[in-house]
Amino acid sequence: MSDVAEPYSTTLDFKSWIIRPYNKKFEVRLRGMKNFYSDADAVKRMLDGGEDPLIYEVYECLQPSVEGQIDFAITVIYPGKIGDEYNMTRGHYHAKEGASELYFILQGEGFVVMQTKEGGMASTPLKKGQILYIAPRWAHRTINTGKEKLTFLAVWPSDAGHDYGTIEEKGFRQIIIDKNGRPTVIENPRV
Ligand code: S6P
Ligand code: ZN
Repeated sequence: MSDVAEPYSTTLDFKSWIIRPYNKKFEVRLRGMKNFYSDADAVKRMLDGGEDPLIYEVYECLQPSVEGQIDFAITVIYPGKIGDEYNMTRGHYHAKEGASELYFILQGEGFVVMQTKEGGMASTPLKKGQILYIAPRWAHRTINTGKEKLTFLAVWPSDAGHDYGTIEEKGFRQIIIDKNGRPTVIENPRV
C-alpha cells in the first residue's frame, strides 16, 4: 500500500479566498520577475528607488509529480502597475505539452493572455465566477486590471512541469497595459 496516494481535503475560506492547509507557498516580488515586464526602465526606477512590491502569492497543494495525480493552488495577484503594465504572473508553458489546466475565478477582475509556440494568440477578460479551460500547448499569464485582488483556483496535472525560461527570454506576444485608464491589449514592443 505504501505507493498508493492517500485522499485528503483542504478548505477554501469564502471570505479570504485562501485554502488551508496547503503544502507550499511562494511569493513573487518585482525583483524576482523583473525580466518579465516590458518596461525595463520603469522596473529599474522602482528597484533603484528601493521599491520592491509584492506582485502575487500562490498557496499550493502539490502531489508527487507522477502521471494521474493533480495539483491545485490559489493565486492572489495584488492590484497595481509597473509603468503602464498591470500586475501579473510570470506566465509559463507546461513542460509536458499535453498538459491542460482549469482556472476558477474567485475574486476580482483581469485578463488571461495565452499563446502557442505555433503562433496562436488569445486573450480573455476574467471575472468572478468564470471557469477558464487552458488547452494543452497554450502558455498562460494572468493579469489583474482591477482595484482589488484577483484570486483564482488552478488545477493541473502534477507531472505538467513549468517552463518559465521561454517567456522570460522572449516575453508574451501580447501584453495588457493601462491606456487612458482602460486595460488595453497591445502587441509587446519588446518582442
Ligand atoms: C500552475 C498554474 C498557477 C500558476 C500561478 C503563478 O500551472 O498555472 O498555479 O503557477 O498562477 O503563475 P506563474 O506563471 O508564476 O507560475
Ligand atoms: Zn499552468
